[in-house]
Amino acid sequence: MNAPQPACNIADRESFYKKIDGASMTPLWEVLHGIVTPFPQTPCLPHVWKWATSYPWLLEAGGLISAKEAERRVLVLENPGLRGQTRITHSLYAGLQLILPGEVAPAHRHSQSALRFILSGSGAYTAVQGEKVAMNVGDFVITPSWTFHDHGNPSDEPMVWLDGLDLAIVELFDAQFMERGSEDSQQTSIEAGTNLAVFGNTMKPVEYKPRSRTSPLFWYPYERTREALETMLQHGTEHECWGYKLQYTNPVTGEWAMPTMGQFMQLMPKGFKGRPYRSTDSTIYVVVEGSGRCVVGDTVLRFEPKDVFICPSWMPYRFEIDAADDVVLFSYSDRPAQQALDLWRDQIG
Ligand code: GTQ
Repeated sequence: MNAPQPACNIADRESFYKKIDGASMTPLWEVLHGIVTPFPQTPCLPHVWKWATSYPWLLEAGGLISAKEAERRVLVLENPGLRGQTRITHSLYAGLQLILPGEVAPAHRHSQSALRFILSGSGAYTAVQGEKVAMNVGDFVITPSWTFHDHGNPSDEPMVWLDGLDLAIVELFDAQFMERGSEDSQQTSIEAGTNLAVFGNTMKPVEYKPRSRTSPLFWYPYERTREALETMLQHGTEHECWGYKLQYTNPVTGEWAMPTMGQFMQLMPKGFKGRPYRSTDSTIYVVVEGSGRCVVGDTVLRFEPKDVFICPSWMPYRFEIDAADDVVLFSYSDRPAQQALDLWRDQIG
């Protein structure tokens, strides 16, 4: 049986759309092919932010506003395809935070989870739930959701780190909460380094009961990560796309260190030429050591130490490492969130 075919009367359709629009309704067929697509259609663009440009601007911002007045003195890295949306990928945020000697970024807590990746300086600290961690270049530090944190710099040099937050994910679910601390700086009662001693040695306190999915270890010093990668380089098997790559874990569960954001550190030896790879998690890369090129689709991103660059969802990308030095890259993405929802895919070649 053939169903009757309505004639295509554009004027009738337009006036119908107008009528239902007044009651907050809209025809799916006008938008369907834009939202249910054969492949990811990300607005996120491949891009590199050069340290040589951003560091002088951070110092300039330091002369314009204090960390206390700003609450967080941060230059946001906004994806060129997502301007005005305070995000570096469709789901994640990145910013470069400056703390000058003697400054304090006051205590607060929020439902967004945050990571810090230290880029320059040493001796500044972050205090998470009463424990101070001194931060050094290459360290990865976690601020779990809804934990009080403040930052301070008692050293005599400026300190810069990258903040990574799951702001857009929390916003998608309308689950944002924030509260200021009663004091700018938390009283710290626990000796610095206790957290690493207790959770960073493949053991845990016998009475430990997890309170959240976030790793109870919140400081992953670069020294240990670098040593692990060096050992892999000497004795491991090189992957054709990413060389030697480790993912940070919650040591108690072996799962991701944070529920919404996953973090990685990889080493690619000098002269390495990787095969193309793509995945659905748009990834933020931070250059720790060495230099080279990341070719994303038709875009060539030249990178040097402390640069930040983006590989958007499902665009094939490959690495070409300079002949002089091995490259070490830190990266983070929303992979744990995608995997929890059975959405993550990847492909080699
Ligand atoms: O350190 O808590 O870059 O709340 C943006 C929002 C840092 C922080 C940012 C924040 C923080």
